[in-house]
Order: sequence, then structure tokens, then C-alpha cells
Amino acid sequence: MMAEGAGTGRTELIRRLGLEPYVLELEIDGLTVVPPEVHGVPLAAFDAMADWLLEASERIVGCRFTLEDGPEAEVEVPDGATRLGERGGENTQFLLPQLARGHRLFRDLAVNPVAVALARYMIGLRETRFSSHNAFIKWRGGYGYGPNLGLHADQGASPQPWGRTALAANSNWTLTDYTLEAGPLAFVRGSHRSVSQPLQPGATRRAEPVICPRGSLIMFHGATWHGAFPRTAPGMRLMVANYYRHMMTLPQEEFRNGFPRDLAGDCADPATFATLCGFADEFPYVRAERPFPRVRGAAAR
Ligand SMILES: O=C(O)CCC(=O)C(=O)O
Ligand SMILES: [Fe+2]
Repeated sequence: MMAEGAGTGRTELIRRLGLEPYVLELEIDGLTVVPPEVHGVPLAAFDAMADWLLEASERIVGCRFTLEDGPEAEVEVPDGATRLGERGGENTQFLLPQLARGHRLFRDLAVNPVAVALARYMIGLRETRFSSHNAFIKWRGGYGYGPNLGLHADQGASPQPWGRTALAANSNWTLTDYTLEAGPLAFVRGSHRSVSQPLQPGATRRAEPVICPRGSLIMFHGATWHGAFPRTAPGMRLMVANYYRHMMTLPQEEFRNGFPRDLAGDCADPATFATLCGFADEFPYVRAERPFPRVRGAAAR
């Protein structure tokens, strides 16, 4: 029998949503793939987001992009656009940042109850916040992140040794199929338990592709070693990375002061969106609000 008050913790949240199998994988492997019938985002929303990203790419880069053929013109991407090991001249991807400002679909995705519950399971029920919302726009290119697949752990900005609690957790929403030729996510099973950045060269030898269809939610722990295989197939690979952080670590994107309040209110769950932006967080304060003591009776004198 459950103790009184047991209905409010993160375990109860996971139970209520039926996410135990995914939590088990997160514990054992440090990564899990959640299908559409569990996360509940319709495939039509993935198509709409892909269309939006293709149009945004065209606006920024200056040529048409299609899922079948990639960029219509020859384009140049600066060296090291994501600092994961790309090589100048052979870089075939870029990031579209600050998506939650761009369209409500991306705000709804950021507060998806299943993604948020899994992030909160790893980071903490009250401690989880947004870090950034980026799309990875990738097309054919044999080099990718180079021979070590760009393996890294996302919570690398926090000093080691890391503890058991995730300082960050990532969700990768696949807008196109992840096959081996598509340039899928690479990851090392169980690597989150090393609580360190990848130990090479063994890490790359143990890296596996994450094969899953479009519309999948890949969740992983901030200490899980991951990167990506190069995309060898024609066409494009689109993914939205909604990255969550522990409130005691810095965000990649500034939300608390700079995110437009009207946009935060315009989504499927405004209360959760506001909490994850940290709008009501006490720290860091601009002006301390605590009252000072006064000599008794001073106010009356
Ligand atoms: O899919 C990729 O290319 C890498 C993704 C990644 O490192 C991330 O989302 O943190
Ligand atoms: Fe990463």
C-alpha cells in the first residue's frame, strides 16, 4: 500500500502516464525511444513542423530546401557550426535556434507531457527548466562529425565528477526517418553511468545507431555519450532538440527575462511553459525582496 502523500512524486507521475518501460530503459541504457502512440503528438504536427523548418531554412540560406533533395543550390556552412567535429568545406548541417519563438507547434512540443515527465524524472520534479529549443538541419555528407562521430555528453559545461542526478536531459524529436543511411543519432548504451565525457577510443567502437521512424521521441540523460553517424543517403534529416536543464545550471537560451510572455501563454500548457522558463524563480534576483529588521517601534516614531 502506498503511504499517504505518495501521489505527488516523480515516480507517481511516471506511473500515471504509464511510462515505466521507458524509465527502465533510461535507467539501464541512458536513452529511450517513445513512439507516437505514447507521446501523443500526431504525425500531421511533425509534417507541419518539417514544412516550417524547410521554409525557415530557405529564408535564411537563400535557396529552396526539399526533404527529397536537400538544398537546391550549393551552400557553404562555416566550420564547426555545432562544435562537434565538423570539418570546414564538408559541413552539411546547421542549427535553427529559438524555435519556441517561431511557432506554437514548437511550444506545444516543449511542454509535451511525456517528454516533460521523463525530463523531470531524470532532473527533478521541481528543478527542471528549459535550456534551448533547436532544430538540427542535416543533408547528405560523408564526413558528418568525423571519425569519432562527435561523441559527447550534453552536460559537459558542468564540472566533473557528475552525480547520479541528471544536470540536463535531452529530447530529440525525429521529423524524418532515422535509418543507418539517414545519419541517425549515435549513442553508447549505459554510458550515463560513467558520469564523465566519453572515454576514447573505446566509446566510438561501442557506439550504436538509434534507428526509429519519423515521429519518434528520443529521450536521453545529460551524461549519455552520443553523436551522429554521417548522412550518406540523399535528401534531408530534420530533428528538433528540446534540451532541458537542472535549475542550478545555466541555460543555453535566455528564457526567464527575454522570452515573450504572450507567446508563453499561447501553447497547450501555459502554466508548465512558464515554470520551465523559470519566470517565477527566486534566483538570480535583480533586487533582493527580503525585509530588513527595524528597531522595535521605529516605524511609529
Ligand atoms: O543529431 C545530432 O546530430 C546530434 C544531436 C545532439 O548532439 C543533441 O541533440 O544534443
Ligand atoms: Fe548533444
